[in-house]
Amino acid sequence: MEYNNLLVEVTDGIALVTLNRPQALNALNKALLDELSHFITVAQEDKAIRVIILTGAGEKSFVAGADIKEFASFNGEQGERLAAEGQVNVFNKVENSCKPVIAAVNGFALGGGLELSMASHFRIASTNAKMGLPEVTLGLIPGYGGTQRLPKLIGKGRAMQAIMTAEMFSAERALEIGLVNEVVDLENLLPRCKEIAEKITKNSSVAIAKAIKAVNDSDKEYGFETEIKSFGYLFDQEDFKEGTTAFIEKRKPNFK
Ligand code: CO8
Repeated sequence: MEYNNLLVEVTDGIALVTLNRPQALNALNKALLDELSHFITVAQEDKAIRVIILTGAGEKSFVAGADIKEFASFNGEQGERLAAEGQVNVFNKVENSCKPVIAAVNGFALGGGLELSMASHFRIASTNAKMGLPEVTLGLIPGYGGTQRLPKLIGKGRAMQAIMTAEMFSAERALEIGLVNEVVDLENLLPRCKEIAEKITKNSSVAIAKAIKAVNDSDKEYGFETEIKSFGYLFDQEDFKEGTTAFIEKRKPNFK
């Protein structure tokens, strides 16, 4: 698939994916979502990719939401389909990606933009980041998982307030409430995300994939079972032999 709204750059196992519609502050239109869905699917099987970093083009915005102009004339049925397709084809795929996905939040992360960063496995923000769910100002509610993921990340009361008031969190506040893991200057955002990604690439990718699955199941009643089964599965994998042998031989593991 040819990408017209994504820039993809793969270096040393790290895929830097830039959502590239700066003229619309990288708002998520159908074409961009289709491309992102395709990329995430293909990346699962691509051995050259071990970690994915998502960011927005330009210095102002990660993603300023779903493309309002595209859905402004939709009726209820079309709106429901848009939310359902987006959730299944993009947001859930990002969350369940077996390759770690880091959101490098470089400015506005609003509505669907905040939702995309929340579907990612964790978020690093630049000091100019502004994050919020302004959907009620449009007569809507978050439709790409925001009502479900925000309470898990920052607590129900804070999520309720943020959604009802549509207020934006500053980067500093987002850090304080655990919405982002770190805040750095804009110029250091990608270098810092790459530094974290590089650390991840040194570890066992098969173990990391299982860790993602187990952590994602942590709010399910079978979460502990997922952990137990994954733990057992990993004992039969090459990486376990390499990891334990390297420890005993006092050297760094060389995971394939
Ligand atoms: N959709 C479409 N175009 C957008 C969007 C958007 N979400 N955000 C910005 N743009 C466009 C603007 O229209 C403008 O285009 P143009 O130059 O052609 O007029 C261009 O980007 C630059 O934007 P501004 O001139 O507005 O830039 P400012 O710096 O003045 O303001 C803001 C920046 C505050 C981010 C402002 O652009 C804004 O409020 N944007 C909308 C934010 C928003 O409401 N986002 C939520 C959208 S709804 C949503 O995400 C729902 C998700 C769930 C969907 C489920 C299925 C429907």
